Amino acid sequence: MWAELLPVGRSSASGGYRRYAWTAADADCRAWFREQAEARGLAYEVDRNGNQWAWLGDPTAGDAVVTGSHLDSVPDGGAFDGPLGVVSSFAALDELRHRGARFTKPLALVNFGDEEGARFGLACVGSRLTAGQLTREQAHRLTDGDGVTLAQAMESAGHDPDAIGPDPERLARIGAFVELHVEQGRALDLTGNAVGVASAIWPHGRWRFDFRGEANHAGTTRLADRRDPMLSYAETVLAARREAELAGAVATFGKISVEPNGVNAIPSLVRGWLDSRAPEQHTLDTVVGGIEKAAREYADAHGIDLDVVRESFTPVVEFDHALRDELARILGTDTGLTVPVLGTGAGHDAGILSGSIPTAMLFVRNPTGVSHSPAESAAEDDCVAGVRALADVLEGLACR
Ligand code: HGY
Ligand code: MN
Ligand code: MN
Repeated sequence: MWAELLPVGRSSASGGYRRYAWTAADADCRAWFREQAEARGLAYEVDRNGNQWAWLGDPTAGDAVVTGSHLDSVPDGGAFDGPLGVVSSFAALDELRHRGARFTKPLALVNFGDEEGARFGLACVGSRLTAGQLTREQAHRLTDGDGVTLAQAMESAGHDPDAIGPDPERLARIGAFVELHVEQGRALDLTGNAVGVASAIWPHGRWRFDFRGEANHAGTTRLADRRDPMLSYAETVLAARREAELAGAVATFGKISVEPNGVNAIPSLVRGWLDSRAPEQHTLDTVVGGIEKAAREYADAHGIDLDVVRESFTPVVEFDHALRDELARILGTDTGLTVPVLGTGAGHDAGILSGSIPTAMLFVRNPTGVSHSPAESAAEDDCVAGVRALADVLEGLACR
């Protein structure tokens, strides 16, 4: 499976993946998912929101056990963030068939669309729509960097954008969703275990800061006469670091756009996107509030107009305790060891769906902790341990 998937959407320049929602690379990933489903005799379908499903057993029977993740990537993402969960789902099914497992519940494998939000700015669009956390109208208004709307992008990829919306009937058929994911830090590595179970996801969000000044000549405009938005943006980046450090949170300006973007022009607009996350809501509020306050002071000092827009927000997620404990029990019984239960600062479809159905996550060790980078890695033995753990969990949940 990896041999087929690894070349798809890979940049030869960076070695990273550029699999953005509703692009050609995404279509190739989706074709791969469909082939894998059909090769295993699973019933393949695409839901109203463009998420792909592969069913073993009757989808309408209820209490289904579902596993999967996403295949899209951040700009120059690694090979494992998302695909490890999807590949492991198919591999776990193969393993269960090899074991002769007898399923008493329907099992589904899923690829959620547009998890990273790399193209349209909002993460987990497929699962948010399904869970009713994003309306059709809001989704239709999402636009990529070239001015293409999500609706147009869906349509050109052959998906009906008017069909999107909440899917409570589908969610009502699911008894449990388990997402396997490469860990995106080193917490698991530090415990010495290959596989762990998720406890919680930090609250997190994305804010757009628009600093508007005045374009002018870089050579002839006296410093005193400038309204340069880059200065207040730069000071805000430093303030974000300070606020996060003080609070034990994280804050990142990882994306910026500059107009007119000329080397010899003072910018008229600097737009920076802040991603911030913290262990608790009140800490996140303090950090983002502090960054915004500092940004306003800097903007005022330089004669800059500032707009701050919250583009997305995901509250803290506590994974279903009963399901989490069940996973830890199943894996602990198998290995005779205590399975680590870890929190994470990364967002996932399992987090979005946790408001509607019982969800849980398995993490596979990441030896360097690096993720959202071409350098992301996972050892083959650990990936195999992840597949075994997922197979054990699915057997425990769907074959009893
Ligand atoms: O950004 C995130 O946390 C995620 O990987 N979508
Ligand atoms: Mn990611
Ligand atoms: Mn992911």
